[in-house]
Amino acid sequence: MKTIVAQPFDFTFDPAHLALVVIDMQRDFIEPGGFGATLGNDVSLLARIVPTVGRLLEAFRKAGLPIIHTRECHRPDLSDCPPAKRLRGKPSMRIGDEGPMGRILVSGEPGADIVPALAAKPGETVLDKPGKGAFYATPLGEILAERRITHLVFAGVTTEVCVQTTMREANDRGFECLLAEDATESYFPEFKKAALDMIRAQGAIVGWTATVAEIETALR
Ligand code: C5J
Repeated sequence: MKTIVAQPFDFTFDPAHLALVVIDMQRDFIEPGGFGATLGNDVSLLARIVPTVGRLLEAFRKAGLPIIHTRECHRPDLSDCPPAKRLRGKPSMRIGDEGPMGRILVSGEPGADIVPALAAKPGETVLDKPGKGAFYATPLGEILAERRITHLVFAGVTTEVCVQTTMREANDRGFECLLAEDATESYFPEFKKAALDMIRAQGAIVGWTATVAEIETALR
């Protein structure tokens, strides 16, 4: 067994049953002209964590542990995009519209790809998801069960939307979940702080948080 120094208390795990889930580190959220920008967000905030997420990926690769990357995107015919998601609000472009990185949040388009610095390596799983949570309408649960994974480390964007939703889904399914504090980001710094506080409150009601440095130390 190994231990990560974490909040609200140490996170103990068997490396044979640990995997990393990197949520939606896609050009559509991180680069100008994508989905995040159409909603009026300052995407430069998210770009800052790319090096830290890269360190976390390297630590898991060196340890030979499973890595799952998710991408929030929809089929080209948008049959998996509920009208409520496409039509809500007044974005500058809607899901499926043609933008500077191809059609917004559509699978196979340049914008839906993971940023080049964090691209998946051979053997790593890349999972497209139509929702905010990575368990909804995907085979994630089956993939983790097949590999006998019980403990998950999470990174990615955005902290209070797809990351927190997926952590809550995982927690309800019985996984022990830890979020890498400096490898996740929000367009709203106050929402990131609140999400981290919520996750670890009440004796880790959703899970744990720890820095990438502490995770690296434990995996070394
Ligand atoms: C959002 C996500 N924020 N990946 N998606 O719409 O968090």
